[in-house]
Amino acid sequence: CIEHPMKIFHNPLHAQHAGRQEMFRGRMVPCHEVPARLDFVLAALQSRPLGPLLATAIPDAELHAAMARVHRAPYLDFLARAWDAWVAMDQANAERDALPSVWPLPSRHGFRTDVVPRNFAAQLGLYAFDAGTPLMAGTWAAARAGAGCALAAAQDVLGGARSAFALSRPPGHHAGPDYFGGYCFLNNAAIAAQALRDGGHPRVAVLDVDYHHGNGTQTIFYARPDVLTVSIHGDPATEYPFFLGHADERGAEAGAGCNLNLPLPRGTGFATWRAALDQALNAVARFGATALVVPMGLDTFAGDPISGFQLHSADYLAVGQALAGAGLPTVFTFEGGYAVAEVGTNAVNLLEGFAQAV
Ligand code: OKP
Ligand code: ZN
Repeated sequence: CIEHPMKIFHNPLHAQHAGRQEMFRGRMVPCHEVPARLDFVLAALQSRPLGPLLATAIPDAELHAAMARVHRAPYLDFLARAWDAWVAMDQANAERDALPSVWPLPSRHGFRTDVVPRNFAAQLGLYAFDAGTPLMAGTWAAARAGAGCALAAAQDVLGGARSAFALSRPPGHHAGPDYFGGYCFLNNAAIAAQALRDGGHPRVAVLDVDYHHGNGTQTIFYARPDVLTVSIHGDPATEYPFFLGHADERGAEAGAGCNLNLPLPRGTGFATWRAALDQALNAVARFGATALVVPMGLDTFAGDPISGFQLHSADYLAVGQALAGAGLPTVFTFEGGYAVAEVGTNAVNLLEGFAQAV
């Protein structure tokens, strides 16, 4: 039985984002980040309810303001007009998802990123960091509604709830201040963390348990002393997103010491992973966080088709239980997990482990 019901803010528009193919090693392959993922979580919640399932009703202006706290205005404008601009390039594009194929490599070669090119294909490359994140007609609507779920979950926790779950896709933790990639467009976890700060929490921690490093979240808060970002993930030396997530990235300027990366080798099993979680939770406690955001990826599962850790379904109960041990008001967002048929069980195991332990 569940002592403290957890409100679940779900995104009724999520299926409007349904990419067909992503570029992988020189060919187009079917997308892993599919609408069915969320349907399996809803199905698992139906047999094991954790709390009421709610749609959100956040006014547009309020939602936009919350997104603009972590994303740059030109990027949000780009996302809002992207689909129309893509189709305007060539009417035949209406039949294809938008993907970039040219990039400015901003930190190298002296390429200019301060001038937004008029060519929309170039704009895609300016704002995306991979060719695996298709954008389509419904992407903006789905991603915005998802950000609304994260904001609503943060507001629920600000109102005194022990925890809340933003059940939405597309995921968010790879999206940075002004870029998309890794199936992510808006950083739901960062939006929730910032909303918790703005709602009065002096110190917020983000503990990312997805298989992949939360590069977007890390970057958004990298120079911030008021938000601790911690991520347990596959070592970027071999694992996506490759270019961030190393152990020596500790934060910058006023945020020095406020980022902790715990990379683990491909093949890592639960005992080692669980020890890293203890390290992460110790850092959260030392930081003195008053609220917690957990970007909840279930792609640490042994059966995940694109990841390399070896967690089993029952392990997620223990993960949830350990997270509850932090004793903090907690917002969960839904990130990765591509063993589609098992992602519902694994997600609800984690949340149930949390809810039963609080
Ligand atoms: C998003 B999230 C597999 C290539 C991997 C990107 C992975 C994005 C993961 N064919 N491409 O962190 O779960
Ligand atoms: Zn992932």
